[in-house]
Amino acid sequence: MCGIVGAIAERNISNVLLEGLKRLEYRGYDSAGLTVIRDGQLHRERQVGKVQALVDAVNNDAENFKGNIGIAHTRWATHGEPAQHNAHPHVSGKVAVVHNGIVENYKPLKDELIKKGYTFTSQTDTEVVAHLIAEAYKDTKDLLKAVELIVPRLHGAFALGVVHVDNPDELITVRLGSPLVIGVGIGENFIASDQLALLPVTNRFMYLEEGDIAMVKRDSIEVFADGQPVERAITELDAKHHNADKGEFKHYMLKEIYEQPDAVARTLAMGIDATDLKADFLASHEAELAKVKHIQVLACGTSYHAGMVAKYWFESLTKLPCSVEVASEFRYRNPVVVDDTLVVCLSQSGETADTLSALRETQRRAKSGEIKGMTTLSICNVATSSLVRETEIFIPTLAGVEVGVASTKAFTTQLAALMLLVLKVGKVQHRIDSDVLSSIVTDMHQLKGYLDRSLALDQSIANLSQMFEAKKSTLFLGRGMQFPIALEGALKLKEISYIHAEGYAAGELKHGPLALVDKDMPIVVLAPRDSMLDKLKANMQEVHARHGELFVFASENSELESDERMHVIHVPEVCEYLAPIVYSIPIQFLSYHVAVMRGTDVDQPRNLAKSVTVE
Ligand code: HGA
Repeated sequence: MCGIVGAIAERNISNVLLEGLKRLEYRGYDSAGLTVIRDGQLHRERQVGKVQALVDAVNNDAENFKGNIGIAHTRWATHGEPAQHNAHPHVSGKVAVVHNGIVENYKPLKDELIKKGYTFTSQTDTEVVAHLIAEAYKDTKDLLKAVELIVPRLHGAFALGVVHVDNPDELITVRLGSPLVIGVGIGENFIASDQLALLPVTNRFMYLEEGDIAMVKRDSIEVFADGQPVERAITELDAKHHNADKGEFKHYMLKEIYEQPDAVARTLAMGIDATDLKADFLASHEAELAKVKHIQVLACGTSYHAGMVAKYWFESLTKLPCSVEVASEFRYRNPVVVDDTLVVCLSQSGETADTLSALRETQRRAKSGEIKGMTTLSICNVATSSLVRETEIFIPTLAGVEVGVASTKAFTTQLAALMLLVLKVGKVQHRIDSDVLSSIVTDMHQLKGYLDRSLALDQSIANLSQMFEAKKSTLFLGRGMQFPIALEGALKLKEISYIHAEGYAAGELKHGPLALVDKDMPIVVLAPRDSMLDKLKANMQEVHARHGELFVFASENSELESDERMHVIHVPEVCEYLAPIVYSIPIQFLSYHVAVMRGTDVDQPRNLAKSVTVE
């Protein structure tokens, strides 16, 4: 969500901060701000809107923003409207603070500070942090100690960057529930919410743990946990996997749609050889996987839809029961988790606050003995994320950096990784027939070709999308494994085109949504040639009879052709199990082109953020 960047160096750091913010803009983009210490003063600029507005303002006054230490922020408002006075950094006297997360008890703290004579210029929870540090500093005269003193008073999950005019060689940072990484340079160091922000200046990173407070200087980094110095390893990243350039594409989302054949093939290649799973795939975890009796998937948004597909796969291929739940519900409802459950957490960023909390809740209950034999596994696009560090087993999605807020390649690579997991559990437990396994593996080798051919549908779907431009609402229908893809299609369309959309299991149509169908309601149908096709055709007839306009993505051999009020686009025919991956491409193209036609901000849709690090 909000993005933090900070830098301390011998050179002028304002451009490092601004470039970092641009790279973090996917996290939040309602306002942005920056402060540098120069000539014993805080120089601050804050602007509402995109980071570019801040860049322009700073460039207009470049001399004033030359400094060797500074912090910057791109905001996704939680407390107080997006407005200049609410934008970060927040200042109290000589202290400036940037903050990602929520201070849940900010109200009583604010009341206490007002009584002490502090005045507030924003509605944010963040401003209390600045005042608390300023107040504590009066006694400690030591910035690190002041921060250490006030952090235990803050409830919630957050990350902070703090500077003080009288300490121009100290950048303090805190990680307590929100992501924060330190970028390690030579004679200069940096902080950021995501390493992506710092790739232009370093590829060496120190990942803080929850509760860590760090004192970052130009040539040293000291980390403290519970007041005691601790060591945190430095990891060197291979920068070629972190290319966040749009290249020739108009939007990141389009580029990322086009990257899927390679990304999916790369992810599958981790686990398969010619006709079987690779012997070394998850080899060190076979004992844990062999005892699993139930799978519990925890995820949010698009990842939740990937989990729903996996439920179909797990139950039909391995006969193991699989439950899927949105993490924000699971974490609070005291759910039953049976013994020997494999908890599978799905998240693109690995920092999704709800998913992390749901995982931690299961771990707390396992530790107390309430759940026995539980194993945790993450499927994630960021190998260094909290989710990966906090789970026992990790399957990476090799999608590369995904910048578009609407997830595409992270979703299809999650599906690829989930299918590898299903096959592995099935094989270890002798629950999957070896012929079935080898036939799916053989089809997996063909998948890149099917996905490449699906990309060729780009223009025909662009043509079709004109018919959605002026619509108010859309239904997406699918059955079986295509039901979650229908949900995903509806989510994509509403996220980026702002057209209301609903995904339905086609069999449910007559139980309610059929009442919505008329000539103005486009109905998108996912119709691969599978065991449900005849049933689906009957559902399409129900729509047609009520003058609904059908837009059907169907297999080449489905015997469905365009007709009156029925537009058919043929999708390459692929085995039923892998069809959800292939059918993801047309629904992504559809939402992309409708959004472009409606002139929305495709990569950064309003009110949303890429990495949802607040609950
Ligand atoms: N609560 C702060 C920070 C918001 C945030 O981290 N969003 O992701 C604010 O509203 O400014």
